[in-house]
Amino acid sequence: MILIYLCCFLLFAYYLYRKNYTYWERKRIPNEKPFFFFGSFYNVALGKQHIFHKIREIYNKFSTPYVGIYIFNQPNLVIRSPELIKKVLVKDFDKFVNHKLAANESVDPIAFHTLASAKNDTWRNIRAKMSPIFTSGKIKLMFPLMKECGSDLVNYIKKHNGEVMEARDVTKKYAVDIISSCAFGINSYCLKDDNSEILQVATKLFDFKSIIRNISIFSFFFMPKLVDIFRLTFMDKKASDYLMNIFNATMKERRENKIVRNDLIDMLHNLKENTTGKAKYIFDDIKVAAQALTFFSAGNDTTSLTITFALYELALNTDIQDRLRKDIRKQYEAHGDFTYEAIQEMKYLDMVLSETLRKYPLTSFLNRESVSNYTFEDSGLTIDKDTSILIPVAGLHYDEKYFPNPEKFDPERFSDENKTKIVPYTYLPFGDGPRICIGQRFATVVSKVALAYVLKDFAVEKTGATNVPLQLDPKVMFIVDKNGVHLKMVTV
Ligand code: HEM
Ligand SMILES: *[C@@H]1O[C@H](CO)[C@@H](O)[C@H](O)[C@H]1NC(C)=O
Ligand SMILES: *[C@@H]1O[C@H](CO)[C@@H](O)[C@H](O)[C@H]1NC(C)=O
Ligand SMILES: *[C@@H]1O[C@H](CO)[C@@H](O)[C@H](O)[C@H]1NC(C)=O
Ligand SMILES: *[C@@H]1O[C@H](CO)[C@@H](O)[C@H](O)[C@H]1NC(C)=O
Ligand SMILES: *[C@@H]1O[C@H](CO)[C@@H](O)[C@H](O)[C@H]1NC(C)=O
Ligand SMILES: *[C@@H]1O[C@H](CO)[C@@H](O)[C@H](O)[C@H]1NC(C)=O
Ligand SMILES: *[C@@H]1O[C@H](CO)[C@@H](O)[C@H](O)[C@H]1NC(C)=O
Ligand SMILES: CC(=O)N[C@H]1CO[C@H](CO)[C@@H](O)[C@@H]1O
Repeated sequence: MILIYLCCFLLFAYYLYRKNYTYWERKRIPNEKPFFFFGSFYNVALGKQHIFHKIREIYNKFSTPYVGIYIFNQPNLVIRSPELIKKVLVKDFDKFVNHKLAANESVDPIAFHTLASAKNDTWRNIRAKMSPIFTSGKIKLMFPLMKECGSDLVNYIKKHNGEVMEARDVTKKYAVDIISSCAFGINSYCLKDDNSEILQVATKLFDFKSIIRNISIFSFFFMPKLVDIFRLTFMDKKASDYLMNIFNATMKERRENKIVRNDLIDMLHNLKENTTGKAKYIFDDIKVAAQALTFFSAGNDTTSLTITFALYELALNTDIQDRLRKDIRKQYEAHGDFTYEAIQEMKYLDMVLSETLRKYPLTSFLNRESVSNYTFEDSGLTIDKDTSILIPVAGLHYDEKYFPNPEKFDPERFSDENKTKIVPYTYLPFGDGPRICIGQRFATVVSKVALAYVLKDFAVEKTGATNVPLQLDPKVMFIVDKNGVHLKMVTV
C-alpha cells in the first residue's frame, strides 16, 4: 500500500517538475531544450563546463533579442539586446529592483540586510544609506590606507624577487589587507606575516573547497527554496562570527577612545549614530556589521582576481606592459609620489583596467527579478511576476559586433576616442542602473594602486607554469584559473 502511495507521489512530483519544462514553449519564446533535472546547466552543475563558457554558448547560439532557458527546473529569461537590457537595468528599474537571491530574515539575518541580497524597500533604504560611503571624497580619505598596503605589496614582492609566484596568492593578501584596513579598521598583515589569522578566516568565509559551502552558495543563486528549507547561510557561520567579533570590538574601542581613521568603520559608525528613532530603517549593530561583512566578501576576491588577470595579460603583452610602465612612472615623477591625483591621471592604466574587466567579467552575468507581470513595449514580450532575468555579460563582452577580435587584449578599445563608440549596455563589468556595483569606484582605485606600485618597480613575466590560454575552473562561480596564475616578477 505504502509503495503505491509512494509511486503516485513520485509520479505527481515528476509531473509537476516536467510541467515547468514547457513554460517557454507555452509562451512561444525561443528556448534552449532542457536536459532532465539540470535544465540547461547540465555540464555546469556537473562541474564540466564553466558558467562563463555556458553563458557565451547560449548567447552565441541564438540571434533573437531574448531566449528562455531552464536552470534546474527554474525558467530564466536571457536578454541579449542592448535595448531590452537598458529597460531592465535603468528605464524600468522599478519593475526589476531585486536580484533573484534568497533573503529570509529568520534564516539568515545577515543576508537579509546585505545589499546584494536585500529586496524592495529594505534594499532601497540600505542603498540610500550606504551610497555616501563610496563617494570619491570618502575614497580619497581612505587613500593613505591603500597606499600603505601598496608599499607592503612591493616589499613582499621584493622579498620574493625573481621567484615564480602564484599571482592570486599575492593579490589576495593585498586585497584582504586593504579590506581589513578599510572595512574593519584593523591591520591584518597578510603581506607581512604568512600565517596571518585573518587570512585563514577569510579563506574559510567563502571556502569553495567545502561541499556544503559550494552547494549553499550555488543554492543562493539558483535554488532559493533550498536555502529556507536547510537554513543555509551565505557565509561560513564560524568565520562570520569571528569577523563580527572583531567588528564589535573595533567599534567599541573607537567609541571609548574616540579614534578617527576615516575608514568604512568610522562611516558606518556615523550612520548608526545619525539614525534617529524616526528613520524608516534603523541601523543597529547587526545591520551595520552585515554591511562590513559584505565588503569583506564582495571586496577581496573581485579585486584580487581583477589585478591577477591584469598582471597575466601584461605578462603576455610586453609592449603594453612597457607602455603602461612609462605612463605610471611619468605621473609618479610629475607628482613626486603616488598621490590620489597621480593615480587618476594615469590614462593608460585606466584603459588597461577597463580592457581587463571586458575580457574577464568576473560574474559572467547579471541577474534581476520582475516584481510584477511586465510587457516589453516594442517587442510585445510579456513576462510573469517573479521571472528571473539573466543578462549575459560574458556573451556581450565577446560579441564581434561590439568588440571586434574579442580574444585580443587591446586597451585601445578604451582610448578617449574609441570609448565613445562603444554601444551603450554592451560593456557591463559592474552592472548598471541604480543597482550597479556600489564598490565600483573603490575597486577601481584599489586595483590601480596595486598595479601602479607593482609595475613601477617590477617587470611581470610569464613562466613555464603559466596557462595560455587560461583554463577556467568550472567548480567556481567566478572566473578563476584551475592551476592558478604563475608569474615571475623581477626588479627593473
Ligand atoms: C573589480 C571588482 C568588482 C567587480 C567586477 C564587481 C562587480 C559587481 C557586479 C557585476 C555587481 C552586480 C551589479 C548589478 O546587479 O547590476 C556587483 C554588486 C555589488 N558589489 Fe561589486 N564588484 C567589484 C568590487 C566590489 C567591491 C570592492 C565591493 C565592496 C567594497 C563591492 C560591493 C558590491 C555590492 C555591495 C554589490 C550589491 C549592490 C546592490 O545590490 O545594491 N564590489 N558588483
Ligand atoms: C565543491 O567542492 C568540491 C571540492 O573542491 C568539489 O569536489 C565539488 O565538485 C564541488 N561541488 C560543486 C557543486 O561545485
Ligand atoms: C523563511 O524560512 C522559514 C523556515 O525556514 C519559513 O517558515 C518562512 O516562510 C520563510 N519566509 C519567507 C518570507 O519566505
Ligand atoms: C556583536 O554585537 C551585537 C550587538 O551589540 C550582538 O548582537 C552580537 O551578537 C555581537 N556579535 C558577536 C559575534 O559578538
Ligand atoms: C553624522 O554625524 C557625524 C558626527 O557625529 C557628522 O560628522 C556627519 O556629517 C553626519 N553624517 C550625516 C550623513 O548626517
Ligand atoms: C517585493 O515587492 C513585490 C511587489 O510589490 C512583492 O510582490 C514581493 O513579494 C516583494 N518581495 C519581498 C521579498 O518582500
Ligand atoms: C499575470 O499573468 C498571469 C498569466 O501569465 C495571470 O494569470 C495573472 O492574473 C497576471 N497578474 C496580474 C496582476 O495581471
Ligand atoms: C581604436 O581602436 C582600434 C582597434 O583596436 C585601433 O586600431 C585604433 O588605433 C584606436 N583608435 C584610437 C584613436 O586609439
Ligand atoms: C568571496 C570572496 O571574496 N572570498 C575570498 C576571500 O579571500 C579568501 C582568501 O583570503 C578567499 O579564499 C575567498 O575565496
